[in-house]
Amino acid sequence: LSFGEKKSKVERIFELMDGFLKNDPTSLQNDILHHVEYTVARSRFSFDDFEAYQALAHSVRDRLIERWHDTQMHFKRKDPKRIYFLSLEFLMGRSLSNSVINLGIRDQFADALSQLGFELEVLAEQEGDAALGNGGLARLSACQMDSLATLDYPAVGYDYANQYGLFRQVILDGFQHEHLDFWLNFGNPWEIERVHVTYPVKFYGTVTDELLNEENGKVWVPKRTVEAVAYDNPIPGYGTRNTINLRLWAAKPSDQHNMESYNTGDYINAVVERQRAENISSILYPDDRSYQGKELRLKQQYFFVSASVQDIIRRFKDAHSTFDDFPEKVALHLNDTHPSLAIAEVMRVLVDEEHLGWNRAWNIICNVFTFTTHTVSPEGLEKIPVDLLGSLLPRHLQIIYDINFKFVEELKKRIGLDYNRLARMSIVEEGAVKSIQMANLSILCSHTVNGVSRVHSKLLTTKLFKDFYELWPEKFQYKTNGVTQRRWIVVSNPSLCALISKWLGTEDWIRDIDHLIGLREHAANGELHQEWKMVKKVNKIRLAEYIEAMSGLKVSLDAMFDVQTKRIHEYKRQLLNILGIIHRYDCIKNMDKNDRIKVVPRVCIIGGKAAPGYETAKKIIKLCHAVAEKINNDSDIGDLLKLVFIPDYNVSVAELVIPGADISQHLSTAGHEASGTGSMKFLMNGCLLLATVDGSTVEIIEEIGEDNMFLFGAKVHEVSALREKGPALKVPLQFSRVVRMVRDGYFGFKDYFKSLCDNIEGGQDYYLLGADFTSYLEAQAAADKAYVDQERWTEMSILSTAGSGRFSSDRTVEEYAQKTWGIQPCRCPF
Ligand code: B1H
Repeated sequence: LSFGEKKSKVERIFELMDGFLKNDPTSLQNDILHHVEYTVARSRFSFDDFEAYQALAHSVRDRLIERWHDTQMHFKRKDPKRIYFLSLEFLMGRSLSNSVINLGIRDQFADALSQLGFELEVLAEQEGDAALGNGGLARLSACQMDSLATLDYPAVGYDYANQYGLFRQVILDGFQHEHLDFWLNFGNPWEIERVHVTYPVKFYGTVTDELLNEENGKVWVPKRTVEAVAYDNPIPGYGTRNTINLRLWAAKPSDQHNMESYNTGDYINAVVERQRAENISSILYPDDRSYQGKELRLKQQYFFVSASVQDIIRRFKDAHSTFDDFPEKVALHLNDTHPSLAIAEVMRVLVDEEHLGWNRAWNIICNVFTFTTHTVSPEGLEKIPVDLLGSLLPRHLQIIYDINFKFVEELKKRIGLDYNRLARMSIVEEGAVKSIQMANLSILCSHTVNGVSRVHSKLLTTKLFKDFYELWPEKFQYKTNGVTQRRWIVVSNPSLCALISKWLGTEDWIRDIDHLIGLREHAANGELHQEWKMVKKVNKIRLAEYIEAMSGLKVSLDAMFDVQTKRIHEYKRQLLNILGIIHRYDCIKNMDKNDRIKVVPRVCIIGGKAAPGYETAKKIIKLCHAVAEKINNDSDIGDLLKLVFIPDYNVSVAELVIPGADISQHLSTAGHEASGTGSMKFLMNGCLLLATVDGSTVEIIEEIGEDNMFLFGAKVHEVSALREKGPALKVPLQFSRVVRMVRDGYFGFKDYFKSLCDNIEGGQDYYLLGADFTSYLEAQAAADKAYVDQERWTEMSILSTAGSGRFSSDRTVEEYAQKTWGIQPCRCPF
């Protein structure tokens, strides 16, 4: 068939049918029961909730596959420029509810199920979280995939397939314990194994330059090979047929693996070696800040990067005959430096395998890579020891050295022999441990470098990457992060979703967030206030039931639900929150009856995981439990104050907690949170923010207005001067008093908590808890006062949701598409 004939054949098929699968109740029931019998292999006359969930998930998966095929077919025919989003972390959470909503068949499935005697919401609870990441960065990737699909962008996400996701947090006696998350034990209906899509990934060995000269590349003779097998996770857009792909690579032993052992007869060792291959994709590093220079981590990074690059180049070569077209068809995005070995890998393939010559290859590199950094401080930057890299990937190290040599030569011409600056900008860092500065490599090789909020970008261009900014100001941009309203309102808060649509008279805001601003004109409407409060109440009941089921603690619905949920970090200052709670407790204890009546009751909710090796963070968790133990059992306090730690905070727990919050806390010491995205989810759900003026909060203030928020604390430009004061820095008596209570063993565990207290007193208070304490308490008092006036509070709540539109990841992705990636939507017409 000629190309024209092929094209018309495809169109004829689409005219004949728009898909095999029908979405009327009978068809859906048929499909579900079919999967009960033939996929789950249970009798259709007897199956439980979990089996029903599995069958349901497979019916949804069928529909995803159909759309996925159509989308891929459409992309193939149109051949648009694609964005390849490389990220070592994606926190997808559950898929069922999100999928049926985005596919537009939620109600149909709910009806079909109810006739079979099942409830969609109940079955959705059967699903485990896909937790292939740590925190904000990972969830951001997930939100952006949802937006990319919804906005019809031709995108592919790439990562490796973790066998175990982030650890499960189990609390015993108030201490965090980490348990393995066996999330794949019952299979994963959302992924499609592609046994035929595999690539060899090679490690170790030596480089010879006998055969080829520098221009034509060199020959790397690797020693180990691991096979990367593709697992595809379809990501459906909302209000479109487009369904894009998150491709995860699982490591499998290769047939080429360690042939010598077989040949030398060491059979047992050969088998053990084979199994070791799978370790590469077994575990997720549970630390969301520090880099440890571990070999396994480097292997993971290269493993997924190498497989992805082979896949991308294969797809490109299917449709193109010259690499000069590569930058017109490919945007390669580095989500932080974690995938930045992709630079050396693309260079290696172009020079050594495609023999393009260094300059032509370099020119391509400089036009395809884009980079987003999420880091705020030099200590957070990823460095790979040269010895480690040289042994695992000898050719890549050479390439990085060559890139650096040419860069430094060029730099000398531009800036002269300023050796300090040359050393700062060099990709190779000399020092006790010679290492590769992955951020420098990423900035040099990317045509665009993004920060994740405006203040973050300011820090990047004036401090962290000042040298680079002065050299190439045009490279630097920022895209303030966003979150998807599909997951964070439509899926997680159906009552609010219905209410918003009712008052706006349209559901268009789900695809086009700008409509949300329309709520502003109703912000003072009494009728809306009634309904808005009702919705909050429904969500508070749901959260209260969860708290009771989990901890046995009954909480009052009249209390203000005050939430701080995020990874535990000193800079995020959960400790400030706990000290504030101790202060509140202390005040109530010392009040007389008349004053007690005026106290606004609070339920303080804290949740989050500590990295397993992060001692201070673990102590903060224990302190939270110790304080809760004291307060919650004090009959003198009753409902006036309760403190709850929610264990194992993850995406699906967040979906339950966020809609039920009246107020949420974002307490990072100014200048330490690159952006923060949790605040955006709370904001969309009409939760008021109590926050420092840091990260994205600066921009939230512009949208919501400071009158509708509770702000406190030192500003970014004030922090260093306060720090410099050291022990001379004045702290309020109230602060010393609450720290003393902890020190004196009022909550037990005196010795264990000593270091926590030492960390924040005597001039050691790096995160300025003492300095910010007074203004923190003032902000808390202002929140109490505002809560008393429920009509005013409700208005503030409505205005929070109404003003949250700027923080949709749809806006973020749109900006990336236009200003960074240069891609256009490519919408499936059928
Ligand atoms: C953020 C990370 C991060 N910044 C290292 N950096 C990791 C660093 O596995 N690692 O080694 C994992 C994650 N994560 C967060 O990114 C920022 O702290 C937030 O402020 C920001 O909102 C989020 C998304 O941009």
